[in-house]
Amino acid sequence: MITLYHCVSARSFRPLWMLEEMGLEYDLKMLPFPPRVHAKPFFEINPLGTVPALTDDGLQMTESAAICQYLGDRYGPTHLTVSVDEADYGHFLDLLHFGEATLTFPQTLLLRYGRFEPEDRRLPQVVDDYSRWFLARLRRIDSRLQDRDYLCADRFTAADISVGYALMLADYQGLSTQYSDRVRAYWLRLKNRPAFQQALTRQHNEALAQEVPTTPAPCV
Ligand SMILES: N[C@@H](CCC(=O)N[C@@H](CS)C(=O)NCC(=O)O)C(=O)O
Repeated sequence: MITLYHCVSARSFRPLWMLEEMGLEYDLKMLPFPPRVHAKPFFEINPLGTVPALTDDGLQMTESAAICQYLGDRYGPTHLTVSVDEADYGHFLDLLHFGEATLTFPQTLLLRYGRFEPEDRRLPQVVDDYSRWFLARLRRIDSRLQDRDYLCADRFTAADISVGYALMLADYQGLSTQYSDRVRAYWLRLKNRPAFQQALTRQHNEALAQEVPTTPAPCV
């Protein structure tokens, strides 16, 4: 049985969304955010104390974009991954990683120095600089969407899940008001997917059932 360790609307939302898109069966273990403070036993499962952590038949993975690729390749075939003989294979890999490495990591600086640190340790300059940094990097997505509805292979794929989560996180931080019309329309398309809505409902209901705060991690 696939088991996903998850905090509400944290990066673990990527594999949750992928699991819902694929209609796979899985066990969802909800954790309060951050687990390293509020769920110390989780260190037994993932010594990093971070989410996602996915276990599957003795395998354990902790990188959200990689987990999406793993699920697609392991439990496919599925239209959600792009195969090596397709023209957009390179773009698929690039955008799958771009979503996390380029569009999400800088946002953790905004969260930490704009929200999580105590007042006297907050750094407005960092928040400013990396907000601009994030929005500048979004230009790549804007140009990619010039003549497409999704990022690659003329269909919705795990690359859209990876980038989609970065747009979701930035939305929590109030940056979506600065999205271009194309990126905003794209984000709306992603949010309206039934599996995205199912993932939101599943995390909310499981948080209630497992007595974990339903507050999204970026808003803690
Ligand atoms: N690169 C990893 C990052 C995982 C990560 O840092 N997750 C955050 C939540 S978004 C976390 O667990 N933070 C808790 C902490 O910092 O202790 C991924 O893509 O999954």
